[in-house]
Amino acid sequence: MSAKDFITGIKELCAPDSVHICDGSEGEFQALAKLLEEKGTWQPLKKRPGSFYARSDPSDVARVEASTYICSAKESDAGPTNNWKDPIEMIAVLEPLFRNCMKGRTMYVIPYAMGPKDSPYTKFGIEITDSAYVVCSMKIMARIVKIEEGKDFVCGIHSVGMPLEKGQEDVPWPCNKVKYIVHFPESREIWSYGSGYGGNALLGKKCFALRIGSKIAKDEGWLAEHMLILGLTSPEGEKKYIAAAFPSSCGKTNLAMLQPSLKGWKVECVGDDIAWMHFGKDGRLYAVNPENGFFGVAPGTSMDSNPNAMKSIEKNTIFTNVALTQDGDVWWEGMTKVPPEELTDWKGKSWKRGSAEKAAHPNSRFTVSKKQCPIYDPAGEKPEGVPIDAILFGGRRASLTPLVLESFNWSEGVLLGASISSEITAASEGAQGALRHDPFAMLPFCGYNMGDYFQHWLDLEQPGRSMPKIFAVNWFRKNSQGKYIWPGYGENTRVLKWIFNRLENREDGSKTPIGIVPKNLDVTELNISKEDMDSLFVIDSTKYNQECLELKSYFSETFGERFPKKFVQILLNWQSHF
Ligand code: SAT
Ligand code: MN
Repeated sequence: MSAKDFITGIKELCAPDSVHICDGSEGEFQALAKLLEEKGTWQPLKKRPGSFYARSDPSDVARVEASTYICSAKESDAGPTNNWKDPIEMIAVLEPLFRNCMKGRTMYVIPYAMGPKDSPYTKFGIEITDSAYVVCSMKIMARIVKIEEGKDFVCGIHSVGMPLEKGQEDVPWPCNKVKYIVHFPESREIWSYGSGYGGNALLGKKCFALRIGSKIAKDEGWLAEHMLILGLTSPEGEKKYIAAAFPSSCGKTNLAMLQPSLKGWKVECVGDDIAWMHFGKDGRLYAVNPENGFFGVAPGTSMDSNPNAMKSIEKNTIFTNVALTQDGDVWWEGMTKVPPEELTDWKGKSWKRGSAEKAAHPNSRFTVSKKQCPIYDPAGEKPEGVPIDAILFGGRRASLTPLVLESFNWSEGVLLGASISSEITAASEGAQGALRHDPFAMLPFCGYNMGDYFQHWLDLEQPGRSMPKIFAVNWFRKNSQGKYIWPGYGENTRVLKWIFNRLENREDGSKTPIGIVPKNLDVTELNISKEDMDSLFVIDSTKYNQECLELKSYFSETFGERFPKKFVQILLNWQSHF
């Protein structure tokens, strides 16, 4: 389908009052910013030039996994971890919702690219939306481009689902109780209805770069992953790249922009959320960040935890659902040790220090161009990407998994990725704190059968390829008093240093049945008791035996036949050592 036919078809279906083809210019952004200010969606922030403060509807604050669908032709291709509906039945649901849904509104057409300029790995999309807030956010998160005639693109249709009758007044954050985030992996289409927030509405991100992206990657033999990408330079000036997968809201942005606590080490940021990775002619794995910006979790971000993020958001940033100070700046839990005495909270109500309620929503976010990050790595613009030497898998687990563990080989490392479990965070709706399996941190983002996804990862190991080493990390281990043992943030450099040296065969480790843990982690000047330190690396045989059993039943109950036999062998082998 041509872009023109696509636009005409959606215009006919959605019946907007007018159509605006976006050019991504500064003038366009400013005009839309003004419009959003007039509508009361956001307000400019006096203290931060070019920045805006938006409050969403209190019912529209996170990804809606229960309403997210992968509508492949066959149910088995969506797999057990995705909601599925027959594509024809789904269209019958969507058609009436989208019919005339843009009445009284402008339909914006956003042509965009995911990936660096002139990269063979870059892919294109067109998002049609009736939200000016989405247009402004997409200008930051993707590259707005002109799509050449004949180029393939992923079609995305987004509506807030609130048509306006003649004379009906708009609300600051239009949305609908009914929400659908629907992917058609075979026709590479995305239909999103009812939400204006984050990954539900900025279709280049989770919908395209991960769900549709992972399906394209499977078909074409590459990887679309929920991973940050960072460059790590040693005091000797050697540089290596690391990709790391963590579930949403587990500190990916903090790690991606880490300010090293150890002298002489340097971290540079290529991406904080998504990596597209391909094998190059030399047999190494190369990664590009398809995104242009960060959609980062605000709470917990501070000059202590992530100074580079704090510096990135001094200007030209959209803040959504954080709190507002009396003098017109933003604030969120964790930004300062002592909260301001008085704030306006994310719902617009007055808030006093000591209040039981949070002033900022736990999933409140900043949206900012990656170019504003003081440690943005210019190599992030390389068309061929950056070579990945190590892949990290992490979760948020109070017990069991050690601070860091190096896998013996590729297949066992892939199983470590498949075994990620994490305590649920606020990035999606649902019970927070409960432990859930989140293989590869891709559970909500894999656009096809996850059993096939595991096999795809295993099949990547081929003669002539040099596979990155795989590590599991866990910053969130607690001691018997329920306190986090590891200080995390900048101190994670110590773990990165160990990993770096392992890649160079310069560091010893201790063998455990499932991999190698540090013998001598550099903990100089850290105040951790010997008991706590030991417990960071302890592999408890009884608990691991239980974990292996639990994993076996989770995997076989969930994935049945599609669960790779190789994983069963490895699990049995691990168990025989415990
Ligand atoms: O999906 S979002 O981009 O809104 C947030 C996340 O889950 O990382
Ligand atoms: Mn994410």
